[in-house]
Amino acid sequence: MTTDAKVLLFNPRSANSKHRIPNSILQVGASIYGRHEFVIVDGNLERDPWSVIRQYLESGSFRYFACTVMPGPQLRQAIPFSKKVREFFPELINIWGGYFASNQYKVVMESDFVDFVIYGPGDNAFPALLDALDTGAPYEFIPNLIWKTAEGDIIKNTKETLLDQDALPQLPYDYLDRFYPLRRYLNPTFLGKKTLAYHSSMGCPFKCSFCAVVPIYEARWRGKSAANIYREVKYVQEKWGADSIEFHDNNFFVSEKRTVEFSKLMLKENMNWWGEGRIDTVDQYSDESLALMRRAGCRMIFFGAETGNDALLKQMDKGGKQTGEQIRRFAARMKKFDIIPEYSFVLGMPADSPEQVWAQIEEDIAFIKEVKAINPDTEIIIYIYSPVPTEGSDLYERITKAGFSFPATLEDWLSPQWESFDLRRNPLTPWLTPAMVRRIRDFETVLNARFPTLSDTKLSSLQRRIIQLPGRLRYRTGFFRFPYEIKVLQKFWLRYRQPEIEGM
Ligand code: B12
Repeated sequence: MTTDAKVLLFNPRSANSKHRIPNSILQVGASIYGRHEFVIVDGNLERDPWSVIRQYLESGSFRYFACTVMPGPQLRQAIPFSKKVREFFPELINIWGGYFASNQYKVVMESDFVDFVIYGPGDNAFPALLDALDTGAPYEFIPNLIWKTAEGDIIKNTKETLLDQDALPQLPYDYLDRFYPLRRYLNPTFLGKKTLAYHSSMGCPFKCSFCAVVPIYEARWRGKSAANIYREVKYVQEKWGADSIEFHDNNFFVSEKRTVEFSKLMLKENMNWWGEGRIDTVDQYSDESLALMRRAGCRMIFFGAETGNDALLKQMDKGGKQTGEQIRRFAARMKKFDIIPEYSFVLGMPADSPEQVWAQIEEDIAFIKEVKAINPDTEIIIYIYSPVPTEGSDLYERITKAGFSFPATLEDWLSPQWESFDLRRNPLTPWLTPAMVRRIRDFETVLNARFPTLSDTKLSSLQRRIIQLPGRLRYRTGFFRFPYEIKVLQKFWLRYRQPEIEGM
């Protein structure tokens, strides 16, 4: 059935630098392609997205405004634009999906300008909702749907089991290309000149208590087959010249068999690629698999190292297998295979007393320095812990007791403090004092100067050497305070790229 009740799919502006393919909107578009007419507006590629949206909606042929929303900067367009749609086009139905909408659905639904939230995958739920609304059929039982009763009660329907990812419709790259030339999404990274962002699986089989994926997927994971990934990647390579891939999966490396199959297919392609995985999972890979992956173009893998403290790792529910010792050993193992481990750490976790929080921050800094000594190629990403609603976990109980709560209204999320909370830069967590946050940030500044990230392709080797000078001394002595000379160099001369802000 094709209807002409048009849908406007909107991807709000997210990062202020490189543009990546809006996979969320692309996959949601795939789910209704050929069934419902739709247009795409990408806030990353429009100077004034609202005027584009308004023009479309003024045509009078639209019935749905559908917006993907992840936390942070996307809210800056998602909230005011959805509000304006309600104000100027009250007959339209507003539908939100994506990580923010799924995790913070209560404030979203309590606002009076979002009518429905799809939580988790929208591949079945979105077309089913549109079909129901178009025909006046009941929508009250559609899995993954959140809706409001006439009395204003918010109802969260059951969760659908994860779908066979190979059975999903193909991504409509050609259709997206009609709105925004696809080449604009293939940009230089350290992997290549035209990097494709690709997402090959849903969920993650683990239950880390700090992770935003857990409340939605509850330890479930399903991936596309290696052959299917290869086919889609090849299509973009042949048609638009993609020469490298960033895998945006939460956990690309869950299955060694799939990774090996994919690597074999990639051997002749001469494409670099990067993905996210777990240390304990990839550490179980055989030497042959790791060597094959490297030959097939795997240059770097992002790992959540989190901390070197075993008790804390346990509290974070890292699956109970990852240990500080393993993190160190694995950094050395990756060096042998010439695959760069990109380790992310979460600093500033809650503890029983301010002294303990301080002690943990210092322990983490010392641990990071140790890892760098073992394998200096290790890329370090530092986040400050920002809670996510993992209700029921010990960690969530602990932070609630410590006085933490999320904003009470949707618009409160727009305040600058909450935005930096989302960016995991400056959390509003009561157990962290400004001095602690400063210590972490100052260390990060010095670390980035001492070891400038490889992912900043704009830095020349001379620039690298110059920024390393002040970094070297401070790094060795542990004197991180007031690193103004580094900041001035980074800001005005180098325009340094910080993966923790611009990355995922
Ligand atoms: C790509 C990405 C980005 C890109 C966005 C690119 C773009 N085109 O806009 C960039 C790099 C900019 C980015 C930034 C950030 N990101 Co980000 N990002 C991702 C990532 C890796 C992939 C998203 C994606 O494309 N998924 C693929 C699609 C197919 O899956 P999906 O989005 O879940 O979509 C499905 C459903 O959710 C649903 N759906 C989604 N949208 C919609 C809309 C409608 C209308 C409907 C019906 C359904 C629906 O249907 C889809 C198909 O089933 C995710 C992690 C992940 N693997 O998903 C993190 C993730 C979403 N990001 C996250 C965060 C926190 C950020 C940042 C805010 C912070 C940071 N430092 O990383 C920054 C903001 C920085 C900035 N300056 O803007 C978190 C969110 C955590 C949370 N608390 O909810 C995630 C989950 C990573 C993580 N594990 O922590 N990110």
